[in-house]
Amino acid sequence: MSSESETTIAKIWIRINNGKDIERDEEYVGGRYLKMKKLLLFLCSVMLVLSTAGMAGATTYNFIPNPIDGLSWLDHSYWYTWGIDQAIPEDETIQSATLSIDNLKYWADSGYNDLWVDLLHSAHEGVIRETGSDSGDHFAGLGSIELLHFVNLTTAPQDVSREFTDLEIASLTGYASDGNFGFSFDPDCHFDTTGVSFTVNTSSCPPVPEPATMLLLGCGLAGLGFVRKKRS
Ligand SMILES: [Ca+2]
Ligand SMILES: [Ca+2]
Repeated sequence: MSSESETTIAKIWIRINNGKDIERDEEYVGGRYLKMKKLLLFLCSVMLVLSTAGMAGATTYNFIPNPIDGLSWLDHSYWYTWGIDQAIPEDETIQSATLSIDNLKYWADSGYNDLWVDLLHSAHEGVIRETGSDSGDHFAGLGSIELLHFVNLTTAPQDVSREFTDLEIASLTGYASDGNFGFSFDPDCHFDTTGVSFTVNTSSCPPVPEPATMLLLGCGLAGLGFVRKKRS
């Protein structure tokens, strides 16, 4: 590195420490000066590690039914559950959650129809179809949360995007805490879709710097102090 660059680093060092030493440090050259540069680089590296560790992270989870077409034809003779095995790590907080249904439509030109979609605290992994055609939402009152209730849909396909409210996010957080939650679809008539998906966005808390990192920083500062003491 050129002596000009070395002088620049010396000035940075002086600003960090003590403005009164400016003249003496600018004149300082040679082997001991190189030690100070190495220490500065070392300290910068440690600070970079600390600043990176303090940054919040964001994670997106995307879920699709298994099998993928398990919810493409909804028949009034059945009700359906879609269980998802996913634990949200303890240091992550759910920020948003969205259930999407593509091209949802009623099968016939007209006719009275209902379709309920609920959030469940637990459900067997994947899409399960059970025989049942009772009138109304079969899952109501079973610890479920009603997310969607369509009445008299038509054959015109529509894309549905259902954002969770803060209250629903809190419920989802509780439901998923054991690593499993799900959805129910209860059709009182026939419907079809071309795709269903669920997306969860989380943020993670900045982790506390590990003791080893703090020890490294402490050693670096002590080293700088030692060099300064030796030079004075
Ligand atoms: Ca029903
Ligand atoms: Ca659960």
